[in-house]
Amino acid sequence: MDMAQYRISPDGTLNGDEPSIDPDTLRRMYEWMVLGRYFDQKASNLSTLRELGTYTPCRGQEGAQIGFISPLQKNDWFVPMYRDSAAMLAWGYPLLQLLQYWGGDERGMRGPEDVNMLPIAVPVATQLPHAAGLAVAKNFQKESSIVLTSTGDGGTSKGDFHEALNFAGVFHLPIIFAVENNQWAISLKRQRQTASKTIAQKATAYGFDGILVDGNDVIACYEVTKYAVERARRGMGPMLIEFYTYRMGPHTTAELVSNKLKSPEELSEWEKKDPIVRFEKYLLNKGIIDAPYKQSVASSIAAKIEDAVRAFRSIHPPPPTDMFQYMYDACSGTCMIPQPPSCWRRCVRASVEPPRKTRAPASSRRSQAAGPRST
Ligand SMILES: Cc1ncc(C[n+]2csc(CCOP(=O)(O)OP(=O)(O)O)c2C)c(N)n1
Ligand SMILES: [Mg+2]
Repeated sequence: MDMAQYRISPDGTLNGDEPSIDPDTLRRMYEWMVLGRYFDQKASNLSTLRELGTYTPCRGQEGAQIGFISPLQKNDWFVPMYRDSAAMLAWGYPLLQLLQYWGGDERGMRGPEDVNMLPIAVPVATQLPHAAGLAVAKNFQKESSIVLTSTGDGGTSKGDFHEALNFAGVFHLPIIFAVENNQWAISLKRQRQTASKTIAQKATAYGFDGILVDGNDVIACYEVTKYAVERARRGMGPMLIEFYTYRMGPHTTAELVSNKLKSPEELSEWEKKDPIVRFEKYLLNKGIIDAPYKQSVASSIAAKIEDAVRAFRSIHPPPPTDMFQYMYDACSGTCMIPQPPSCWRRCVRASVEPPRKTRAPASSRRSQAAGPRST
């Protein structure tokens, strides 16, 4: 467990037997990694131009993300962290909606019905107990689907991490905890995050297994996750996988100092382990892809992203009243105001206005309380 397992060396040569992954799947995984990388660059640029708000780049983590998302089946559930653009897109989340979300338009997180994904939870690690809850539901429903949830190395210091893993262990849940250990939590180095030798070993305390895998080696990530997925599907309980990877970009586009804390040596060391370059070398060596294919993937993905950006720019902003639409599932029926929009206006005013110092005469209080009905 001390050494991260890997399959492809940084020079693209394979360690061990050929993977039992068919060439079409390998090409699809490559395309998803490139899609993640291109989207990341575009979203970062749009954020700099203030067309998007803050964005959390995933450059460098595409091997881990495509490795853990690819073995899932359509009826499984993905509960992501905020830095999972590559995984979300591969999972089928629409480009346009991801742009909307990072553009501050909450409609972006109301995903398609047939994409089993919970919305992004920005409060660190809070998605983990949600995911454990979802896995309880899967157990109750006696479904064969499983849940995969992700967090960062920093997230493992949260109480939510402990609660979710403890719960998953006790109830033997069909869940996989994918920890994207990218060596930093904003400005805090992994060494200061925990005194544990590995993050994977933390699983032992909760009564299940943890695996440490080279997160920049997409084939190793795929194989390890597939193993965990199949076990969970057979009712063999949870697993923790530590993906040992690196955040090549800044923590967010709202600040650029986080990367200034990294030494040039550290950056260039990890640059050499770029998961896309590494996978590409392997695929080229094996003749699974060639230069024209690479070119056509790049241009078709770039065109797809440009189409999504055009659609994003032409979308009408949501009406300001929208923020109240999803506040309550339905009217409780206990208030006296019959119809929106007067309904929400009154409710909101009642909840935000400070109490008045002077009391109005009784006759006027009666007419206010009755609201529109009195008119
Ligand atoms: C509960 C909570 N506390 C603090 C923050 C601020 N914050 C955002 S990201 C982050 C670091 C998370 O690091 P890690 O889990 O390693 O994920 P990474 O960003 O490196 O992918 C912090 C402290 C937050 N979003 N939520
Ligand atoms: Mg981190």
